[in-house]
Amino acid sequence: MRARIYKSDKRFFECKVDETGDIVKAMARGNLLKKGETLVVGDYVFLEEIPETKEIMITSLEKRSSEIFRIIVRESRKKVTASNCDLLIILTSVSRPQFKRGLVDRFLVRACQWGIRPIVVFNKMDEFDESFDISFEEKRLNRLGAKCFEISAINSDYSARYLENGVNELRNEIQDRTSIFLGQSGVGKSKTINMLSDGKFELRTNTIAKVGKGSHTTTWSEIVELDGFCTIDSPGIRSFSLDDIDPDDLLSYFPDLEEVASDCKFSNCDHTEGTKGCAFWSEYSPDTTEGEFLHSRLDSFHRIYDEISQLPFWQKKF
Ligand SMILES: Nc1nc2c(ncn2[C@@H]2O[C@H](COP(=O)(O)OP(=O)(O)OP(=O)(O)O)[C@@H](O)[C@H]2O)c(=O)[nH]1
Ligand SMILES: [Mg+2]
Ligand SMILES: [Zn+2]
Repeated sequence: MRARIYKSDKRFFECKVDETGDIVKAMARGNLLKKGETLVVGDYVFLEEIPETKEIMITSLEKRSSEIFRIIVRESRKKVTASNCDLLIILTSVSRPQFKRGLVDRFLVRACQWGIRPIVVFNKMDEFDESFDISFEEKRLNRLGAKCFEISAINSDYSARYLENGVNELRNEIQDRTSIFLGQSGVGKSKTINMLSDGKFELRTNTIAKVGKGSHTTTWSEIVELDGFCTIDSPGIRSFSLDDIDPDDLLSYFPDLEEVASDCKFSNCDHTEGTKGCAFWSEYSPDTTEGEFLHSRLDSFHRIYDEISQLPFWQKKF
């Protein structure tokens, strides 16, 4: 029978059986995986009961549609923490903590690397005081293929101000899908998940309003099934560091920039401002919206590039 891994222990996997919806504990057959590989939360597997012992064994693993992973640089291998995630929900706050475009671009790198479709949710719209140009950000993100939503997690009746997409549209988007919520501490991830699940699952929220002092409560990976949708909660997902990415690969996770870079006359160009003949600066004027979008992306790229180039690879944590 087909099932999905919802939680993993050292030896046992809690699996939800497709047909019955039952949660069963199963063990993996010894030769199921190659050395160094593991079964992870989100995996679709096949189960068989051993007649003599009534033990349930995982006998095969279905091909994954997406993987959440980091690179263990020293060993040049992937460490997968979860799989088959449909949607990466980048949650931002429009009041406190401040909206940070650079952080959104960081999460977009992961979405691209992991092969998961990103959407961006602007939360705390009830407190928005036009402190930044939200329409610009939304257009910029739409161009990158990320749908945007405006919500207030403390008011489920709040209707979007600058967009068509509010809470109801977000509900439709996540329906029957598996999502992960990413965003810095205090943006309202727990509050939003509580609202979207109509209180069916009361996740612990950070009651201390002090931003940056969030309490990260989950220490293991699991799928949490809520009101018609699932989320994956995993400590491994939360780090914003892109330290494990090879600087030479970074451009491939900015497909919009990669396209322009392929037009650049110079093979070794670092596309910095003022480089004569560089496609980014000769073909796209900073005075046009088009140029503004592109240069803002290039800025994010350069910041991340500089950061991940600093450490020689043998010193990298991952
Ligand atoms: N005004 C307003 N406050 C909100 C909104 N959403 C969340 N908050 C408040 O913001 C604070 C942080 O919310 P959380 O849901 O705990 O944030 P989190 O992203 O889960 O934070 P961590 O668990 O630390 O990562 C809480 O005091 C919430 O009540 C909103 O839409 N509007
Ligand atoms: Mg939280
Ligand atoms: Zn260039």
